[in-house]
Amino acid sequence: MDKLARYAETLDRAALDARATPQLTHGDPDLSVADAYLIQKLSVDRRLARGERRIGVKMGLTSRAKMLQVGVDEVAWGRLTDAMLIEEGAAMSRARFVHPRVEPEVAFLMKAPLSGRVTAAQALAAVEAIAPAMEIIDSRYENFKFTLTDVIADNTSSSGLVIGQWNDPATDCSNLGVILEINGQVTQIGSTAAILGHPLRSLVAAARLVAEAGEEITAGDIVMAGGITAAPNLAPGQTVRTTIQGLGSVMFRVEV
Ligand code: 0L1
Ligand code: MG
Repeated sequence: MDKLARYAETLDRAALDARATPQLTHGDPDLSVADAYLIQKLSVDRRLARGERRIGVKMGLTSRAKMLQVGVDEVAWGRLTDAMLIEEGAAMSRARFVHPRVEPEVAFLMKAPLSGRVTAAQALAAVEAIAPAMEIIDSRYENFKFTLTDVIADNTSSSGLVIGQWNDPATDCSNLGVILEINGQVTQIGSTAAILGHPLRSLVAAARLVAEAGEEITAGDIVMAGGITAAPNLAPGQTVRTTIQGLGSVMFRVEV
């Protein structure tokens, strides 16, 4: 088996077994970002071959805080499948994940394809609806530690998403207040402006990056625009709720 396919299998297996694996770059420090995106595609292809369905893309490293944490100045993207969807208000099983964390996000539902270099106005014209959402990120690497190439290969830690009510796309989402509560306690506060200054900029970047990989965002896709606050750890017994001013609330529970 070729090296990149072997790495893809390692990461896919780690996700399936909910068991951490060493960083790829520990054994292969010269791995490039281009290699990492190929590994990501190969690992998601394994999911699709098992019957999972592609439902869209996620943007990661979209806030200044996250970029500083990982030491990069470019956003990254990952692929979403239907197996990652958690129904709004339902429970997720902690045991299915290695060390999950939650991020409040904004989700876009697309009504038209979007590909390549587009303006914010063109991106908005392709949006059917906007929702409050949460992403469950779960690095497959030991201690949640990685380099940029590691995390891209690991599908940018993508592992779950919960979507709230869909709103009119004309809703101005540039600077909306965001609250993340765990068991009724406010744990994080922020603004949608933390996503590259405006969540639409993340959609513009998604169109460009996905096109660079020879793919496109299509009608019906969900695009997760990126994290807004720090990402707290998830543990059984928690009820997690995100409220975004003017967009509504979205919640889920964590079970063993
Ligand atoms: O969605 C994100 O911004 C996370 C990208 C990967 C970095 C991490 O796992 O914290
Ligand atoms: Mg995220």
